[in-house]
Amino acid sequence: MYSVRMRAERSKKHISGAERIVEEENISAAVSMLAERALCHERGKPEFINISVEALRTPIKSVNSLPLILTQVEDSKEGKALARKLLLTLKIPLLCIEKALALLEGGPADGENMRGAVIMNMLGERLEPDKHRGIRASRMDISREASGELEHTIADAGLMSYYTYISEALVLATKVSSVEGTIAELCWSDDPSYTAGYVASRELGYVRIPYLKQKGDNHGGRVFFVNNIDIRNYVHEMENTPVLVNKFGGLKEISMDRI
Ligand code: PML
Repeated sequence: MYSVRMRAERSKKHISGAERIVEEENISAAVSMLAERALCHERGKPEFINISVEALRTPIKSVNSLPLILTQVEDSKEGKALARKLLLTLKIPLLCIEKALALLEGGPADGENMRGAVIMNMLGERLEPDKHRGIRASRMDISREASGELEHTIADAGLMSYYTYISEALVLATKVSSVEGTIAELCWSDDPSYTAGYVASRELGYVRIPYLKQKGDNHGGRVFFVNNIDIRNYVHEMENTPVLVNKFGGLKEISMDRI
């Protein structure tokens, strides 16, 4: 199997990134699909596109996706209040939650978005070695069968126009939560027109929140909340261990009494 990865930049700023894990005969289709993605992004035309193809030498970890939980909120104020409650339920200290929200609101890389994620420990300290790049969960994909199951669920929920966003974010959140030491992830999109985000964890699943920012806001990103990690091993696994989601974990509800 091969990992095919794309990233696009303009004026040294990240515009988009996406990736697949494919058999040899599907490499050229994946390369052309990713080139197309890079060229048609709402954040603008890239000046630099990098597409890499790499044979995977380590065994691929096969996993079930986190269950998907859909929530309704009126606006980003309500969305953030819900995110706070979920993270508190997961025992993330309030100080860390507020710091993470402020970082994503203002741009964690000196006011700019990061290509990767912030890693934050339970003292609110940032552990990612490069505070501009962050760390990027990478080498992951979803099988055709799992993607079919997810598609049915998303179509039934009337969210089909967001399929690519949801599927890619669910795969990424599944990989992140599978790495030892991750307690939770907070994310919202940096695409100005896309207001949704999520709080993901092994304990509660992928809780999708339709509004975590206002339309037109181009700030966003990811924070991985961690406890007791060896940073080098953590980053290595996040960036290198290939993960394939082979089964969709289903649509679940969480009891709001718990949060
Ligand atoms: C992104 O890829 O821009 C992050 C999207 C996060 C939300 C995805 C969803 O709609 O569930």
